[in-house]
Formats: sequence, structure tokens, C-alpha cells
Amino acid sequence: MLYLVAFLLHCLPLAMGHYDICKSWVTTDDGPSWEFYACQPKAMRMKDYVTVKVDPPGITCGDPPERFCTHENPYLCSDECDASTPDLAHPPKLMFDKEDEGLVTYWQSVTWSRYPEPLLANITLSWNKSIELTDDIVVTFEYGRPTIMMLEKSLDNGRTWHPYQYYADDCMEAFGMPARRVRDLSTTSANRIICTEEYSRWVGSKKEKNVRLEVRDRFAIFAGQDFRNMDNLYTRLESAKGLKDFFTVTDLRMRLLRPALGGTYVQRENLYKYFYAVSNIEVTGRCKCNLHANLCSFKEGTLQCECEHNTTGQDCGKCKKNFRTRSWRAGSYLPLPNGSPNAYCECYGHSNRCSYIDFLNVVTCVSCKHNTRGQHCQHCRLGFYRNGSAELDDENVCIECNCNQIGSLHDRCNETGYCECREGAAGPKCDDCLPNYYWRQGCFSNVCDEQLLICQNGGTCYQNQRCICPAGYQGILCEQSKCDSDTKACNSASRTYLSLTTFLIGALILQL
Ligand SMILES: *[C@@H]1O[C@H](CO)[C@@H](O)[C@H](O)[C@H]1NC(C)=O
Ligand SMILES: *[C@@H]1O[C@H](CO)[C@@H](O)[C@H](O)[C@H]1NC(C)=O
Ligand SMILES: *[C@@H]1O[C@H](CO)[C@@H](O)[C@H](O)[C@H]1NC(C)=O
Ligand SMILES: *[C@@H]1O[C@H](CO)[C@@H](O)[C@H](O)[C@H]1NC(C)=O
Ligand SMILES: *[C@@H]1O[C@H](CO)[C@@H](O)[C@H](O)[C@H]1NC(C)=O
Ligand SMILES: [Ca+2]
Repeated sequence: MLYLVAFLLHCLPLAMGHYDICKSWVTTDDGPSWEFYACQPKAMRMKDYVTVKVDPPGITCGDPPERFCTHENPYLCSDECDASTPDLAHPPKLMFDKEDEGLVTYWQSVTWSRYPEPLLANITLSWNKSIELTDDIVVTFEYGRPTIMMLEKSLDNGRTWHPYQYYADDCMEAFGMPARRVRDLSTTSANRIICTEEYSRWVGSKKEKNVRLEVRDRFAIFAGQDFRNMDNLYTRLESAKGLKDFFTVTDLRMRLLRPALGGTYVQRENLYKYFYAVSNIEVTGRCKCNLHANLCSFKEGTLQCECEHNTTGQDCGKCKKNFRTRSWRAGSYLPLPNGSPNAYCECYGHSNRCSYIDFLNVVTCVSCKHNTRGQHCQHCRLGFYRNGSAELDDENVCIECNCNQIGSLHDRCNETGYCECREGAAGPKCDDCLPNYYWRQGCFSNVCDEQLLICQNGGTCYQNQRCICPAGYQGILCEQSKCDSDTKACNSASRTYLSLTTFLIGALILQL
């Protein structure tokens, strides 16, 4: 039997096949690197991780001890429920245990001794984690299935509840709804909430014990009865609004509204045969990890996706720190067959928008802000450099190079902010000159200075740009005597000089 169940689980269409790895190390022309894929954890037996609550308090039988009988044997009311005796107790945990072969264990309610007040019980299952159902929910009732019940679900850890399916032997009378069957639903109504009469009519308590929420039949609407067309199912799960959510729950609640009646009216003289008894609740599903994890582990009492693709959170529903951005996206089953990981949630907070380039199957950040650029806004724009003390998602991550326009070759700089200088220029921003150069709209080689290029013959160096030579000398460093080269010119030059001086002094005196 166990073997058979394991085998069946293995054959579940959604439990196998692709989407089972998140990344692999591949070798490309550019060398080895990671390649990323849409991925999801395996389907599991979710009853192993559930917390159960049964309401109202005191609804579990045996405290005080009480007798009951069955519809098949209504006059032999010698069975006993006693919470203080392990063999006779029926606590809620027996809905989730592994039963030894042949020994059925079950939770049981008190009997309907307060009739005509309704016998109501809620069984609430909580995972504290989003679960995606992959197979039917199967609830097994001993001693007959309820004549009225409903299944509710929550998607937000029990804050809000929504009907999931109604069950009654007469749907119109119990809920004012027409009876339907999942098999009769169509592609456009696949996530309709229905009332079904299939699991509530009396057929004998041994013959049919199960009440189902038919997940498989709903999948089959898209995948076909033989589940050959899984591609269509995956496509629909991505594209049909609300369909994925229909199969997603964090909590389930069974509201038991009227017990099995044994096919007749309620017999007031024997209320010991009316009660609820549930031996098993099978919930098969997988952790919802938004296609960003292929493992889900049970830590500190809670299921937790082991997120890849730089995502984090219980459901891998957001980007890791340093990859924070509003452009997080769930992975997708599409395009078939491998889906897309949408791993690039990483615009580092510099862009709110990603654009998906269909034929390349890549996502690119659009209009990177804060002077960033690149597919994931991971680089600095030209003219900016990386701020070493800022994280990649910091607004100050890129610093302007600020190269001196005249001293530098262009306005780009290296990773430490150094600009590329023209000849003679120096300093990180190229706004200084090398030794032996002077600044004048750029750096020019010194003509004269105090160390190497000394003005000679008493000449003085004017702003490194030229020597002011005394009379009788010339040349760049005043190294040349005018008299040396041409005595005539030398004499006439000094005469001219003298007469000019005399003239100027005379002019001054006249003015005074
Ligand atoms: C069962 O839960 C519903 C809400 O889902 C609540 O209205 C109702 O009172 C509960 N019944 C019992 C018996 O606790
Ligand atoms: C539910 O899960 C969250 C996140 O893992 C955890 O912090 C919290 O303690 C859990 N709550 C309960 C009641 O287990
Ligand atoms: C995630 O971040 C790490 C560095 O922290 C990087 O090596 C990796 O390529 C990133 N991308 C994905 C999709 O994991
Ligand atoms: C570099 O980043 C740090 C951290 O955000 C910031 O305090 C600093 O001002 C930045 N440096 C510059 C030059 O912008
Ligand atoms: C940037 O340039 C400066 C000056 O040339 C040099 O000292 C520094 O090492 C360079 N930094 C990098 C990261 O290349
Ligand atoms: Ca059991």
C-alpha cells in the first residue's frame, strides 16, 4: 500500500519532469559561467508539515467519556470514546498519522446530543507558507461522510478566508446553489467555486469514505485526461488570470455542518450515531517559491524555500539586499519547455522598470538612474566611477570623474577616479602640471625656472614663461651677448638704448 502511494505520487504530472534545477555551471565561448532556469520544489505530502486546530473547544469526543454507535449497527451503542485512555482517545493528530496496516486511527467529534442545535465543527489546517496544490485534497471519513460541509481556504495565513468548494446531499437546499461536477467545467470556468453532491449522499459508510477537492480533474481541463498536454496546462497557469492562485493556499478549513444521517431523517431517540470522524487528510502540493527555488526545507517548524536567483523571503518573493528593486519578478513556466528564471531582479534599485526582450529571452533594466548603466544598472555611466565605499544599490554608487577639461584627454576616468592627462598635466583630475611645466590654459613646458633652466647673465625668470634679459643679452635664457655676435649692432644697440633713456627722462622732466 505504501509502495503504491509512493508510486502514485511519483507519477503525478506536476511532480515530475522539468523545472527541477535552478542553475547549472556551463561553458560558453566566454568561459564557464552559471546559467539560470525557472525551478520549483518537488511535490510533497503536506500533512507532514501542518498545524491543526479543531473548533469549537470541546468538540473532540472523550472529555467526559461518551458512548456512540454506528449507522450500520445503530442499536449496539457500546463503543466508547475516552480522551484519558490512549486506546479510546480520538485526538486531532490522528488525522495526520501514518497508520499501521489494518489499524485505522481517527479524530472523532462528540455526538449530536444537542439536536436540533446543529453539530458544527471546524478543522483548520495551517502551513504558515504558501502551498501550490498538485493533486486532489482527500479527506477520509469513518462512519459516513457529512451531509453538508464546505471547504474554505486562505492565502494570507488565515487573515481572510474564501470558499473553496461546497458539499451537500442537496446543494440547492443547503447552499442555494445548483449541483455541478468539476468534470463538466470548461477552460473558461476552470477556477469556478462549485457545490457538488458527489461526496455527500449516503452509500453506506464503508463503501465511499472520501471527500475530494478535485485538483487533478481541474488540471485535466487543460492537460487532457491522460495529462499528455502538460504544455497547455503550464501555458494556462501563466496566462489565465487567477488560475495559479486558485491552486495556492496557506490554510485550509473544513467546516463540517451536518453529519452523516445514514440515508434517513434524524432519529431523535438515538443521537449517539451522529458525529464526525476523520481518519486522514491528504494534501499533496509543493512550496510556492515563485519558480526561484527547487528545495523547500522544514526549519524551526516552518516550511521555507531555499531561494536562488538572488531572491529571498519565505516564497522567494523579493530580491536579496543589494538586489533590492521593485522590479522583482516571479519565474515563469514560459517559454516552454524550460521557462524563464527572471533571475535578473537586479537593477540594484536604480531602475523601476525592466523590459523583456522576447526573442533573446533576456530582461534588461530600463532608464537606469543615479548615473548607472548596463543591463542590470551595474556599471557607472561614462564620466563616472564606482564609489568604493558604497554598495551597488546605493544612490551614491557612481561619482562624477570631474576631469579638468583642458588638462585631460577626455572626461572618463579609471576605477579610482583618475583621469587621463594630456602631456605635462598631472593630478587625479589633471588640473596640475608636472614639474618643469607651467599652467596656462593647459600645461606648457617651462622656459625658465630656478633650478635647471636658469636665466643667465642676470636675467630674471618671468612666470616660467620667459627670461627678461638685461641690456646686451638675448636668447631664451639670455645666454647670448648681443656684442658677441655683432659688435656694430652691439654698439648701436647700446647707443639707441642710452638715447632712448635720455629722451624718456627729458620727457618726464618736461611734464613735471
Ligand atoms: C468556523 O469558521 C467560520 C469562519 O470560517 C466561523 O464563521 C464559524 O463560526 C466557525 N465555526 C465554529 C464552530 O467555530
Ligand atoms: C511563520 O513563518 C515566519 C517566516 O518563516 C516565521 O518568522 C514565523 O515565526 C512563523 N510563524 C509561526 C506561527 O510559526
Ligand atoms: C546573484 O548574486 C551573485 C553574487 O552575489 C552572482 O554571482 C550571481 O550571478 C547573481 N545572479 C543570479 C541569477 O544568481
Ligand atoms: C560614497 O558612498 C558613501 C556611502 O553612501 C557616501 O557617504 C559618500 O558620500 C560617497 N562618496 C562620494 C564622493 O559621493
Ligand atoms: C588609476 O590611475 C592611477 C594613476 O594612473 C593609478 O595609480 C591607479 O592605480 C589606477 N587605478 C586603477 C584601479 O587602475
Ligand atoms: Ca489516521
